[in-house]
Parts: sequence; C-alpha cells; structure tokens
Amino acid sequence: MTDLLTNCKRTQYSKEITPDLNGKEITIMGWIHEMRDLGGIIFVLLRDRDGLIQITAPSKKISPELFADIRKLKKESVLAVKGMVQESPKAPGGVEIIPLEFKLLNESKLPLPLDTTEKVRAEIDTRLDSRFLDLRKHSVSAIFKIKSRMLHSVRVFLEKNGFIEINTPKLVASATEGGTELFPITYFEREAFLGQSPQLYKQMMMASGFDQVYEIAPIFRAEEHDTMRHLNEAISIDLEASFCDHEDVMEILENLVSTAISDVSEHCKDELKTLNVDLKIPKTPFERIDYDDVVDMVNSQGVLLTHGEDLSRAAEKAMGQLMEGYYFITGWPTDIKPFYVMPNKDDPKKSCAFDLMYKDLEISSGAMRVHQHDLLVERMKKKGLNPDSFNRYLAAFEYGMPPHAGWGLGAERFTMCLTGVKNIRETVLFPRDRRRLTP
Ligand code: AMO
Repeated sequence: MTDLLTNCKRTQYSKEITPDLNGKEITIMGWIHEMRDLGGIIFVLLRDRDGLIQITAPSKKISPELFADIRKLKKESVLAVKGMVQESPKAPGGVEIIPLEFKLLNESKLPLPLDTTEKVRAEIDTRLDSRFLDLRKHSVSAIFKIKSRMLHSVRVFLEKNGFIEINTPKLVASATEGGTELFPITYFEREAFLGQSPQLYKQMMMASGFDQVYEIAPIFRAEEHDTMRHLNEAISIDLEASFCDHEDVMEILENLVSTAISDVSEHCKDELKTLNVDLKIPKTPFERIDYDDVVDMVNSQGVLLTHGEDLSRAAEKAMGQLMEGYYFITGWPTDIKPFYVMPNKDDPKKSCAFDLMYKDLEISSGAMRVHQHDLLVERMKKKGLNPDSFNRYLAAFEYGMPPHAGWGLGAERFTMCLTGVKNIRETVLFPRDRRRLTP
C-alpha cells in the first residue's frame, strides 16, 4: 500500500470553504479542472463533487520548490492540497487557497478524450464512451444528484404511507406486458427472460396479505426503436395496494409526484441552478382527461387518432401542445391494455387503466386489476395468451385475492421531468440502448 493518504485527510469539500474560514488551514482533495500559468502566479482550479475552488500560487509567497512542482501539474490529475484560506472577492466563491503543500495522488494522461470544462461540446456517443469523465462535469452529475434525491423522497413518502419494500426476481419464465419486448436468455437447459415488469409478483404479494408494497428495480425491455424516451434497461418504481381501486392509487401517485418535486426543489437548489431549471411544484389533484376526450383533443390538432388506438408519438406531441404540466389519461379502451387490467363494470369496453403524462411524455401507467380468477383466465385467452403458462400466478387468485390496484412509474422519465433533459440517456449512468452495451 502507498502512504499517500497517511496524515492527509480531507477537512472540507470545496463548497464548505467560505470566507468565514479566512486564515484557517484546510485540506481539500479533487481533480485539476483548469490551470492558468501567468508566469509569476499560477491559478489551479480544483474540482470536487460539489464545486470548484481556486488554488492561488504566487511565486513571491510560496517556496520556489513548491512553485516549480505546481507548474508541472497536469489537467485532471488528482490532488490533495493543504493550504491557507484567504478571502478573495475576485475568486469563485469569494475565497482562494494559498498552498502550503500538496500531494499528487494520481496523474492523468493527456490529451483527455473529452473536455471536462464543457468549453468544447461533445456528441452524446463520445460522452457515453468516456462516461466516467463526462460525469465529472457538474452539469452532468447534477442530474444524478437530483435522481438520487427523487428516489430518496419516493422511498420516504412510501414508507410513511405504510408501503413495504419488496424485491422480486428479474429472471422470469414469461412475459407480462406483451411478448415482443422480451430479452430471451439461456437458463441452464431452458429458455428464460429478463423481467420486463414486476407486475405478476407484485400482484401475488396482494394474495400474500402484504397489503401495500413497492419495488424500485430494473426492468428490461427489448425496445427495437432508438428514441429519446426508451431504454432497454430502466428503473421502475412499482407499487401495488390491496383494497384499493384505480382512483385510490392515482391519488397516491399524484401526491408522491408532487412531494418528490417539492423535496427536490428544496434540497437540490444548486443542481437545479446548474441545469437552469425552474421547478414548479404541481398542484394536486392533477387533471383527469378521459380517453374519448383525448381522441377529440388530438384530432382537433390535425393529428389523426382513431378511437381504440394507443397514442402514437404524433398524438402524444399533440397532447403536449395542449397540456402544460402533469395530467392523467383515464378510461382507456380495454382492448389495448394488458390482460390484468380491470374492465369498467358499467362499460366493459372501457377499462380502469390510467396513464400519467407530463406534457407529451408518459411517465407512469397503472390500473385497478382483475382479481377474479375466471375473468382473468378469460382476459388472457382474449389476448391470445395461454393460461397454462401462468398457472403459478393464476393460483394466487383462487385462494382469497383481495381487490387491488397499482402502477409503475419510470424513474428515468420522471428524472427527465425534473431536470428538463430531452434525451433519456442523460438520466442513466451507463445507458443500455439498441447499439450500446458498454461501458
Ligand atoms: P408500462 O409498460 O407502461 O407499465 O411501464 C411503466 C412505466 O415505466 C417506464 N418505462 C420505460 N422507461 C424507459 N424506457 C422504457 N423502455 C420503458 N418502458 C417503460 C415508463 C412507463 O410509464 N406493469 C405496468 C405498470 C402497472 O400497471 O403497474 C407496466 O409495466 O415511465
């Protein structure tokens, strides 16, 4: 082991170094963001997770050896700097550090595959190829701090409301959301699939009497299309609740969304500022628009939507033109929703399914579920599915399945709403799409 960190511990992050520490000795650690050598004075901008701090090395104030060593430093190398805080209105944050000594913890190779100072823009593919470097940019890491806070507040909200976190298998035997989006894998002697939704398991947990459950986990979808809204691996925030109908879980969803937004706007001020986002906390209840009215609204925009069809991208965009913030689409035709969705009892052609939209983006879908065994079998057959391949799931409906409802909320799509980014890949550390399996 090296003794690089012996007697060398970080005392502060950059953003904790404020003018009131004037004259104090501190130790900071980070990467060299930029170097400016003006001959008699060298400025080193050091970057850590939360910000930048200026190290000012004037030849007249520090030893010639230290000055010469600083001059040799290279961009993006990792440093520990011990120095004296000095108030300086001209420096970023109103302070600078006069170095007393430093340790070069690791040197960076040059040239860099991309510019971490964001002066030179790089294409998304170049950025994703060198994602570890791309993530050093504060405008990129801000997205993940917001995503992290959102997931934290979702957990806190659900725990406060009596939900139990569950973990369900991701290696599964059958489809839930329609067969074409499955990734087949070899499971010993058999074929299996990567789970596209915890749907069947979260429903079975209702038969187990867990009452209210949630799961935050990956879903895998073999989406053929290369779009700004689709990933092949995404994180789904899934919820299921017993003795509830679709109206009940829509209320939970809108409260969760507005609580998370309010929490992010309170705790991620710096990140939102970095991203230039003015986050508005939406008022609840969100507007509910019936599918029949959506058809009329879309058609009124000159985009053709035939009754009974799912929304095309053009139809979503037409809705986005008309709707500002968050809204639900309810009363979906039963025929275009999965087998587990409960038909409306007064008008079975319509269902108890809903989507939550933000402008033109679907961020969640859910429904009251069919809890009656025979109706479920009938629905499967109608969808061309073989009930025999679902026998373990169906058994859960024969021995006391309570009425229940739930939804799935895409963590990345919700993060797009919070951060204003247009490409969903921006919200994933290492995205998986049709063309990308590394890094
Ligand atoms: P659905 O298939 O609509 O419903 O998925 C729910 C939400 O998950 C997100 N999502 C995706 N995000 C990025 N890339 C993808 N390929 C992708 N696929 C889905 C979206 C979407 O709204 N079992 C039902 C949920 C339920 O009824 O409880 C389901 O999976 O934000």
